[in-house]
Amino acid sequence: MWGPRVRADPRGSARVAPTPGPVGRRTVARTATPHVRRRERNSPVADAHEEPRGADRRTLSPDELAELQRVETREWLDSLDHVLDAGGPERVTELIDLLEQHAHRQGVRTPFSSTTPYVNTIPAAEQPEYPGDLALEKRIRALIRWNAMAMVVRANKESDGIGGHISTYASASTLYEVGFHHFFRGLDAGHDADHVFFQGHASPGMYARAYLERRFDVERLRNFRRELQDAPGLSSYPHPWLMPDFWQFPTVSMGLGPILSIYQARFDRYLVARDLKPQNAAKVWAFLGDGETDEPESLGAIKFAARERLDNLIWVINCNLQRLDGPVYGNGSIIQELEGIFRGAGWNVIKLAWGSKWDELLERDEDGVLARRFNRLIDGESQRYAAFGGPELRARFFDSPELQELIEGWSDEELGQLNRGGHDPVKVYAAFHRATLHQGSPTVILARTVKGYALGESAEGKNVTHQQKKLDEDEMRAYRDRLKIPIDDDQIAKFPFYRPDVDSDEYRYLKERRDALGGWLPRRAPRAEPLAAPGPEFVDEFLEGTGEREVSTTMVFVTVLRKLLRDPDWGKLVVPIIPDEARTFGMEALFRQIGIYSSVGQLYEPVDKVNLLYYRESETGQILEEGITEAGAMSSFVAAGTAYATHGINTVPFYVYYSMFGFQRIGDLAWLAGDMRAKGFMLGATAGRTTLAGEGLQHQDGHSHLLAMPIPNLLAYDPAFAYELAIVVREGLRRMYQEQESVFYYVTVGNENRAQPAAPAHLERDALEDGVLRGLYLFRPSPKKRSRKHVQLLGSGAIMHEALRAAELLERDFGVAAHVWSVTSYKALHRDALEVERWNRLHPGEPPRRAYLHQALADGRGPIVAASDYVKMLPDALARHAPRPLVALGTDGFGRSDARAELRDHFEVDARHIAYAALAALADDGQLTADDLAKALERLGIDPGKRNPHVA
Ligand SMILES: Cc1ncc(C[n+]2csc(CCOP(=O)(O)OP(=O)(O)O)c2C)c(N)n1
Ligand SMILES: [Mg+2]
Repeated sequence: MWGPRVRADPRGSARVAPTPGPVGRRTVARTATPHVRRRERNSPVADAHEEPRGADRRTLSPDELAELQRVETREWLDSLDHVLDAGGPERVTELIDLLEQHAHRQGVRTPFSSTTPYVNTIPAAEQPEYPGDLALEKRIRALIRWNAMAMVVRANKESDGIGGHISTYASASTLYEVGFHHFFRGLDAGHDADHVFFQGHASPGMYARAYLERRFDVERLRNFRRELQDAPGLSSYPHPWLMPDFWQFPTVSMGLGPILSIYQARFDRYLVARDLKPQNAAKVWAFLGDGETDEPESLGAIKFAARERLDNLIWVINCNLQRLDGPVYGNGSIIQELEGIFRGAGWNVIKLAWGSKWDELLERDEDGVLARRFNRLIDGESQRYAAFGGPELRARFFDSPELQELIEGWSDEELGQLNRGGHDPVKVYAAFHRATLHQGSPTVILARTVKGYALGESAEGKNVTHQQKKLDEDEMRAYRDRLKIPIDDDQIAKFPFYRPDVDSDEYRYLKERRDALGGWLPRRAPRAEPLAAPGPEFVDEFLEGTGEREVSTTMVFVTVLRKLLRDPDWGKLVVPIIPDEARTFGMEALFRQIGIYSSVGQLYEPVDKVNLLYYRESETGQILEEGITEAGAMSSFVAAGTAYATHGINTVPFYVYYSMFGFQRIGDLAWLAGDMRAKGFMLGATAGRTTLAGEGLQHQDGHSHLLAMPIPNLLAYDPAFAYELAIVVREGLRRMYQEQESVFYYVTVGNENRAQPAAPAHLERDALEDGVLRGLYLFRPSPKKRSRKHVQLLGSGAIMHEALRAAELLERDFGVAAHVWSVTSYKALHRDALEVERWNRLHPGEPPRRAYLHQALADGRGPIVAASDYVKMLPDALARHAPRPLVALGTDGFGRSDARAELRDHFEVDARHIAYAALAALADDGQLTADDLAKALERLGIDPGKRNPHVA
C-alpha cells in the first residue's frame, strides 16, 4: 500500500541507495515496505536466528542512523501526501486506522494521544467571509469595553471594596460581540431562541452593552453592585432573582453553568421528543473560564453530552490561561489538555489559538518549525508574551535560527500584532459558524485570549489582573487612546461613560443586528400561561386513609404522581427525574407505564422484557432516568423547573432522590434553583435518620430539613400521612403554576409501611388543610379531658407514630393527657414566627401579633415536647416562639446500621423517650417529683447511663 508510492518516488530510493555499509538493502526492506519484514520474520530461516527487533540498527553510527531515519520519515510522509492527493482525507484516515491496527497486531503499542498539533482547527483557507462591518464592530467593542471598565472603576472609587471585574470581560469581549452580532438568537426568534450562559465575571460587559442598547440608563450603570439605592442597581453577577427581566441563567458559582447547560440542551431535546415543543434550531451557548474547568461539575458530565449527541450545545471556553491567583496550567497547555479531554469524551473540538497575523508566518513555515514551536509552548511562558509584548516574544519564543528567519525584518510592533485567536473576530466567526453547522456531537471552542486584554501594562496578562478594579488616570488615558474614545483629558478623572446617540452608526448597527436575530439579549420573559391547579377532589381519596393496608409515604407519593399523570391538563407536563434509585423507591412500575426517555429509543431487547414492568426506554419516554448523578439530575430539575420562563412551558419536575444525597451533596445547585426561580418538587426519599434502617452513617439523613432552611423561596415539608402529602402537592401546583409564585418545594418521604389514617374527624376540611400547609395541626386531641396533667406532643414525619404511641403510654401508665400535633413543616412555622416577631418589633404601640405556632398551642395546657427524625435544632428554633416551654428531641449524631426500633431507642426519639421527656418536662413545671421520674425511667426501661447519640 505504501510501497508503490515509495518505489515510484525517485527522491526516496535515490536517497536510500547511497547510504553506505550495512544500511543498504536490509534497511530499505525494513522501512519502506513493512510487509517484507513480516514475511522475513515468518520464514523458518528468519525464525531460526530471530534477532530482537531493531537490532540491525544498533550497528549504525549515529550519523547513519539519523540519515536513515530522515529518509524513512520522508518516504512515509511522501506516501501519505500521495494518498491524500489521490484518495482524499477519508482514505488517509482509513489507512492510518488500518496501519494502527496492523502495528497493534505486531505488538507495537502506539501511545494514546487525543490531542492534535497546537494550531487552529480551522485553517485560514477554510474561514468563511466575515458577514459584518469589521470596522464598526471594532468601534462598538471599544465602546463596550470602555463603559464596562468605567463602570467597575467608578463603583470602586465611590465605594471602596465594592468589587467587580474588568479583566475577564476584557479578554472575552470579541467572543461575545461576534456572538451578539451574528449568532445568538433572542426571545423574539420564538422556538429558535438560543439559551446563552454568560460567564458570571463577564457581566460588566453585558451591562455596558445593554447601556449602549439603551436598555439601561446612566443611573443603572452608576449603581452597579449598589442594589439598595433609590434607583435600581445592577447585580454583581447574573441573578434572575435580582434582575428577573434580564438574566436567565445564574453562572457565577463556577462549574454550575457548564453542567446546567448540558442538561438544558438535553431538556430542550426532550421537550421536542415529548411533543411539547416543535422542532427548532435553538442552540445552548455556554461561556466558561478556563480556570472554571477545574471544577468537577464543569467536566463531570461532558461524556453525557456526547452520548446524547447534543449538537445543539456549544461551549466557548475563554482560555486566557489565567484564573484568579495565576496561570491555570503554567507548566503545560490548558488548551491542549482540554482538547484531549473533550476529544476523548466525543466532542467536536475547535481550537482557536492563533490570530490572523500568525497565518503569514504559518504560510511561510514550510518545514513546520513554527507548528512544532507551538507544541513546545507552555502557558506560563505564553503569559510572559502577553505581559511583556513583542520584545519578549522575539527573545524567547523565536528561539532558533529557523524561527528567527521567519520573522526577519519584523519590528517589535509587528510582533506585538501576533494576536491570540480569541481576539480576532474573523477567526471567532469561523469557529462559531462551524460550531453551529456541526452535527452529531456537542462542540467546544477553545479560544485563546489574554486576560486583561488591552487594559495596559499593569493589568494585561499579569497575575493580579483578576482582582484589578482600579486604573489610575494615566492608565485611563492610555486605555482611552487605545480604544479611541472621544473623552477629553479633563474629564477622565470622572470615569465618564460614553454612549453615541440613537442616530449614530454604532447604535443603528447594534439595533439592526439584534432585530435580525430576535431582539436584545440577555432577556428573561416568562410567558407560560397560568394553569389551574387540580380541584379539591384531587385530595379526597387520601383523606379516607388506607384502613388496615400499610403503605409508605413514598408509595403515597407514587400514587399522587400517577394520579397527576392521568390528569388531562397536567399529565403531559409532569417530568419525573430519578438518579438511578427508582427501584429503591418502588417506582419501577412507572418505567413501563410512561417510559424512560432515550434520544434513540431502545436499541436492544431488554433482559426483563417478559416482565410486566420491564425496563422500557423510548424516544417519547417521560422519565428522566439520570443515572448516578445527583448534580446532573438537579440540573434537569432546574431545566424543567424553569421551562415556564425559558420556553413558556409549564413543565413540573418531580425530582426523587435519596434525601441524604440532596442538599448536602448538591446544595449549591439547590441555591441556584432558588435564584433562578425554578419551580417543582424535590422529593427527599428514604428520608429520616432512623427510618432508613440498615444503611448507616452515610445514608441516614437527619438534617436535610435543616439544610433546607436557608433557601428563601424553598418550602419544606415532612409529611407523616397520605393526606398531608396530597394536600401539599396540590397546594404546590396551585402556588407555583396557577398563582405563578417563584417558590419550589422540598418534601421528605419515607419507606416505612404504615396504615395511613383518615383525616381527623374533629377538624373541618379547610382547617385541616390550613394547618397542614402552615405547618401544624392537632391530629389527636387527648380523650382524657379531665386529667390534671397535660402535655402537648409534636410529632412529624416518621416519628409521628412514635408520638402517638407515647401519648398512649402517657395516658395509660402515667395518667397524663397527651394531645398529639402533627408538625408538617418546621420551616413554615419558623418563618411565620420570625415574620411576626419582626412585625411586632417594628410596630411598637400596636396590638402585638401572635405567631401561628403560638396561637395554635396557646389554649392547650402543659409543656410541649417536639420529636422528629431530624436534628433538634429544628424544634429548638421554635422554642422561644412557643407559649410554654418546648423540649426538643431529635436525631443529632452520626447514623448507623440497625433496625428502626433500635435506632429510635439509640437516638432517643421512640415512644418511651418521648413519653419520658414529657414527664421530665412536667417535673420541671413542678407537677412531678424526681422520685416520679426515677420510677418512670425504670418503668419505661430507659438506661440513664446510656451513651449520648450525639457523640456516639
Ligand atoms: C465555585 C466557585 N469558586 C470560586 C469562585 C471565585 N472565583 C471567581 S472568578 C475565579 C477565577 C476564574 O478564572 P477563570 O475561570 O479562568 O475565568 P477568567 O476570569 O479567567 O475568564 C474564582 C476562583 C467562584 N466564583 N465560584
Ligand atoms: Mg481564565
